[in-house]
Amino acid sequence: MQNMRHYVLMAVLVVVVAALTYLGLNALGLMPVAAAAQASPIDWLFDLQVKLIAFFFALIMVPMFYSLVLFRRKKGDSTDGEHIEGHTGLEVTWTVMPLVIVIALGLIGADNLAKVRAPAAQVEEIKVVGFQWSWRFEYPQGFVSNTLYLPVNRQALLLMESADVLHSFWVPEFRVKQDLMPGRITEYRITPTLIGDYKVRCAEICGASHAYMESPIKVVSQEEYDTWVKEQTALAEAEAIAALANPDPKRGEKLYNESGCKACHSLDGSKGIGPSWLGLYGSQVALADGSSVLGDDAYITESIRNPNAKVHLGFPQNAMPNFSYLKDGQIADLIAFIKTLTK
Ligand SMILES: [Cu+2]
Repeated sequence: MQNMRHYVLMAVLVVVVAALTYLGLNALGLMPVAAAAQASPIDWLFDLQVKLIAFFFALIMVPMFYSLVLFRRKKGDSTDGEHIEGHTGLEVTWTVMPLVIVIALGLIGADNLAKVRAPAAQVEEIKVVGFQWSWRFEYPQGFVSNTLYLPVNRQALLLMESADVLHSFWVPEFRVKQDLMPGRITEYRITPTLIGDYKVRCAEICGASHAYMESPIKVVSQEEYDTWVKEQTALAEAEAIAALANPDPKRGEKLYNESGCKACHSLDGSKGIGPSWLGLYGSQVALADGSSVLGDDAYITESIRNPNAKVHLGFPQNAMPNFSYLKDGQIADLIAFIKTLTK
């Protein structure tokens, strides 16, 4: 009878401590706002696991502290404790129970993953390229953006590829995370449900500037999205025509900032991951093989298309990914920009 009282009291304490632990963990605000349809199954599973964590935490801590306090050695008591020789019932329970929980979580997880990856009938397909150290979003209408625009309440299918090493596309508000690999296309489906500004971060350490590999994401209304796509398409067409005929350093500067050049090449002469662009045009560039080359249109174009052809003295080979996706007009704009960077 005396024993029964201890069990009942402990059970009550376990329930109370579990509830308080769960409420406490929730109060910490572990998750940012949920901004995509795919977030709800993930948040549901996360919540289930936090409940389990709270329960098992209480199940271990309560009996431990209860015993430490109530059954501690009394003054003057030097007798030995009770000897217990195993308990088949208990052993079966603590083997079978975790097994059942783990199998159940596995099945729930598989079902959850299927929900998160379920395709919608109509999707907005956008190509995503991750590179050291930025993101590029290529729209099927023929333009490239450094901000990912997405229409609200419409599923976007991101077809993702890396230009160099492993990266990982992660928007905490969307919950889903997906790796990018060179030479392989990975899929990422998302249905944004909340208009607003977000950020994609790289979640796979990918080199010196990994921490700065982030780009803005704008979830906008369908009308705003359509207008933006129309504008960008017209702009890209006009730029392609204008650039070849008349290279513009302003557009070159924009490309420098948005295509990833900035991550490695300074404009003030300081040494970055790559050589500075200050005073590059028209200078004699010292190469790793001991020779030198004139910093002219041909050299710059070759270095953008095939960076390993002539490696700058003092910089390692293979440090720069190739930027062969840049069109002739864009390279002309970049060269026009580099020409303005005189010492
Ligand atoms: Cu990365």
